[in-house]
Amino acid sequence: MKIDKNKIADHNGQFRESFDRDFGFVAENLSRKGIDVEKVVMKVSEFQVAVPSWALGAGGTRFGRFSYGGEPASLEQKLNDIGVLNDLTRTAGAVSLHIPWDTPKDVKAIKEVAASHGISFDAMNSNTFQDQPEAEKSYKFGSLNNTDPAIRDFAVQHNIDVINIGKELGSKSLTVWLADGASFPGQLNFQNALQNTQKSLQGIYKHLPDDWRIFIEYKPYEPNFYSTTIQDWGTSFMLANACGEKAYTLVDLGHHLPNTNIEQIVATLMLKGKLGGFHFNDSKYGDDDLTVGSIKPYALFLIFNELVYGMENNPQNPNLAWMIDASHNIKDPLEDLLQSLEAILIAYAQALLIDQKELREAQEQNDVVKCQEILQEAYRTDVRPILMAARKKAGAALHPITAYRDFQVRKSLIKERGTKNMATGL
Ligand SMILES: [Mn+2]
Repeated sequence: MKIDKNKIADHNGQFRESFDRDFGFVAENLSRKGIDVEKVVMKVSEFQVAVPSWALGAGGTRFGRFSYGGEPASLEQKLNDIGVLNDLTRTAGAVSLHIPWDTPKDVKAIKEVAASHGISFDAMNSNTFQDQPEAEKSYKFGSLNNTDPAIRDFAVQHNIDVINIGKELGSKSLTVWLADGASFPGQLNFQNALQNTQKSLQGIYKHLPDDWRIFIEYKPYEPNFYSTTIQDWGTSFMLANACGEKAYTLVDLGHHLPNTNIEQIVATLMLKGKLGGFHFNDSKYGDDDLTVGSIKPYALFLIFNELVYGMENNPQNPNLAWMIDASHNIKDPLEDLLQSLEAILIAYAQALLIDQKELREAQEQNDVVKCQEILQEAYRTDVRPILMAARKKAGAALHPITAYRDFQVRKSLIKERGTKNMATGL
């Protein structure tokens, strides 16, 4: 389904007065501080976040999964769902495919569906963390780090296959996340596991086209509980360096132990020109995959402060591949993704308001109180009208969730697909 532009414009009509008033208020306040609000609106409207193909189905945990009806049963339907998000926000113009959960059967047809929604193909995701039916080898004891060279080769070949599918679709990057590790002490020789992982990654890297990038994701624990071979940013960074200049570290917000200073990791990686990808979510305890900004919005803002600083001051770091990597669990996934998109843009817009020059001066003078004042002045600004202005400009909805509900999108999807559909993937 597609949401008609005129329908969105009509819906926006009822909010015209309140929008004009709210935007006028924030624009005036910011201009008094010497901030060009139109410039901020422009930057916000240019920000695009990829939606992973596994985020459109019902979420869940290992204890249970609760469907909500109208789930997309095919890749085409998933692209249609992302199309809805993109119609309402003009921020979700890319999909990140997971292979084999969402292997296109007909590449040409899939490309046409994506193009009809203005969706491009972002990073491809390989899967060597579960065995596929009829697979000749098992990843039970690891993939790229496995003690058996034949299993390592099998996993490397899967990644090469994923690159080849991505080439046909027009993707330019591969994300590798490994579940490899040990659940019990003594199970794994750490040094051999790391060396095997490095050799395997180099094997994949050899097949990476010149205009592609590979992102190496890290995670401290889970599904293995004692150790993870690529446990932290330092290990990922080391492996990326061992591969070459097209290899980068990927930061997933949920892949850190509680209270890790993620913004400092971002700063370090961008200084070294090695931050390639970014996965958004939020968490209370670990890899909870909660809606972006639902638990720690201030932490997200501090992270964006470093991202914005890096984007402005680190030409050695490439443009980042942004993706939402969350699993709503008990929410309608489309509403959840709309909330995540909003939270990302709020944190980004707030970070754009930080007076970097003033902050630098306060830092030079060790005026700690002033530094905090500068950050929190930006954080406490209600930037939602700025987001609305960006969406209005792009022909998207002023209030995406209200529009989604008023248009009864879920009801139409249930009518079209029924209540028994099961999405592939998580
Ligand atoms: Mn991730």
